[in-house]
Amino acid sequence: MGMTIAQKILKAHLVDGEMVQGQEIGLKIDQTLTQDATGTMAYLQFEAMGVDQVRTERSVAYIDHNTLQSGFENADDHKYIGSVAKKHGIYYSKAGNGICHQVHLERFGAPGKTLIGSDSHTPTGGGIGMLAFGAGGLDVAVAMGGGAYYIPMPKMVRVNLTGKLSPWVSAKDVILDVLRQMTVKGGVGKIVEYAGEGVKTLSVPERATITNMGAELGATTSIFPSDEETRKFLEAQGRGDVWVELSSDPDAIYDEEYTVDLSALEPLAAMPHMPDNVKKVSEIGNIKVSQCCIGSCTNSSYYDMMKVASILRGKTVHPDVSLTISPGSKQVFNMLAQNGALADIIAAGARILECACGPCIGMGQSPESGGVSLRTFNRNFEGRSGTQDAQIYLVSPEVAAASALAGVLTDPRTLGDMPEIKMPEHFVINDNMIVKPAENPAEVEVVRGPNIKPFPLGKALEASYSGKVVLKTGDNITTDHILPAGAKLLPYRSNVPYYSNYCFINVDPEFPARCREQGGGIIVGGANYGQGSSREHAALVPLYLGVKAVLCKSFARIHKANLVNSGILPLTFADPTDYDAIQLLDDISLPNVLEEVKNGGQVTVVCGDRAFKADCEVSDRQRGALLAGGTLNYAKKNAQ
Ligand code: MIC
Ligand code: SF4
Repeated sequence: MGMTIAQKILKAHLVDGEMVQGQEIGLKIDQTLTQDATGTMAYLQFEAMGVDQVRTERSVAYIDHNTLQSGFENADDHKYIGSVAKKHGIYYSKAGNGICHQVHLERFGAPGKTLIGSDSHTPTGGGIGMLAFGAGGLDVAVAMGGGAYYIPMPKMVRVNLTGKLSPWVSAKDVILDVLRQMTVKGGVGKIVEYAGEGVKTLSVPERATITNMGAELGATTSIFPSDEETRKFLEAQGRGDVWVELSSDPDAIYDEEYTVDLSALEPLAAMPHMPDNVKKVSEIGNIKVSQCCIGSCTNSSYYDMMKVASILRGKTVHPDVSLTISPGSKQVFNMLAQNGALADIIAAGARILECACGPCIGMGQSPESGGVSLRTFNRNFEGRSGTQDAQIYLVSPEVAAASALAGVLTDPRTLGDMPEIKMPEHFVINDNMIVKPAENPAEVEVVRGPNIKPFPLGKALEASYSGKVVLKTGDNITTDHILPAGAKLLPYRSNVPYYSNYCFINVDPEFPARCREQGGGIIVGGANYGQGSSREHAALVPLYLGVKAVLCKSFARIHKANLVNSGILPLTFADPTDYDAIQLLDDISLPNVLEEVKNGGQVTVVCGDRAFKADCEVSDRQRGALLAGGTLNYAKKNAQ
């Protein structure tokens, strides 16, 4: 039987289990990446494992999220990560060198290899035919130590691309259309592969925009074939030697198929407050905008920035609009400076920000109250921008730049002829912001500033549990709801006790106090609980607050894995209508939980005077972790 691209890479990296849909498989990981907001935790966990040098082919630590340094906290984290990297064989990309996914694509990624990163948009690497997964920090730490990365064997989805994009329509519109078709839950447990005649019409940066936002589908990952375009891109990066050709077999079997007719697409926008709330720009109409932000790991390539520069050339940003530009990497920034495009952007009146995540994660540039902000980013969750009532629309760079000039949401097709942007034959290569690991690791001292606090560890599961329902949420709760980021809170990623004061703060400000009062409890959620980021703080902080289980209709993949790693029980209603009868502060108990989890059966839940069943769908390995109170405890127990 023929194989899909993903199946071929999975097979070549399989170290545990069988490739049977739904069953857990263990994969050898070739490369890892971390960013600083999840990195400190990942490296603390790596240190706790006691491995001397990383056992991957390449591991890279990026500083790109927390670059404001409004106090000592971020700088402490950078220093810690830099020193750990140096000591343990990890490359270190300094603050200012760019966003992890953009830099990794440019300088390290390789087709056919596996990559896991402590960031949900790691699937950006799928743009060059890499099998790249977002994961919790602990999973990345394990992979750095040479351990396998475990996922349930995903279903295969094929997205057929036909035709060719019309002028002013771009890769962002492709993925927005896929989101419209599949929704933010549609990709859970699936790998999305792009195929068809349309593939060869898309450059690598365009493909990377599409695989990047596959994270918003909830997909395990997304991938493009590795073809001539991929080869050209890697050669232009001076890395042609890592190219291999990759395509699916003609008789490969997919579980689901979708089609996007590139020729029929129009400029699209995801309306507030979900990435799948997609409409045509022409239908939304010319609403007034006050801010346009261009950048993020989705749309900050040289190709995107050149398009923007050519739209802005000789024009002026509308007086009522603030336009920010964050080039994705130092390479992109440098090339814009060298070829004069940066001068066009500056002359038009844009605000140039650092090569970092910046406004995408609320690190500055929060819009004004009720403001409309068009962003080329990937998430428009309520409040993520730092302004609770701001209206965030996700759009292509073309739409953002055209709208910044007009002051209203603008369909760029009204601008006339589209400038033609050619991919460079050679990118400017200068890796002087990437620090290599030490030649004498023994001499490197790891620096731990006062912001770096130990992480909490779970406790072994007891025979029974009883407590209160400490929160009841609706569907599609994001990790931004569970633990907001942004300029005020991101500095405390290494300080779980402090961060815990902000858990669910925008959903129910009483939550942390309630947990302290009740000594923890159980969270009840709806469908797709924990979608969005990979931040394991969304599990570690509830663990710190005493949360023992999350009982919901369904989970997002990475968050579920993070809950298990922390020793929090991920339970789903066997009958989703049981959700309706539960109220906040109800007494809730799991009278026979130890036996039931141990035996792999359903878990009995008693809430008030009702008893019902919940599923605890985990692998045997995860079951071991839950019984031990988390993956680290489990690993220690097994090592004894
Ligand atoms: C995000 O886009 O939400 C982040 C910030 O990059 C997160 C990681 C984090 O919370 O540190 C992600 O996507 O995983
Ligand atoms: Fe950074 Fe935004 Fe990308 Fe997350 S989505 S890695 S915050 S640019």
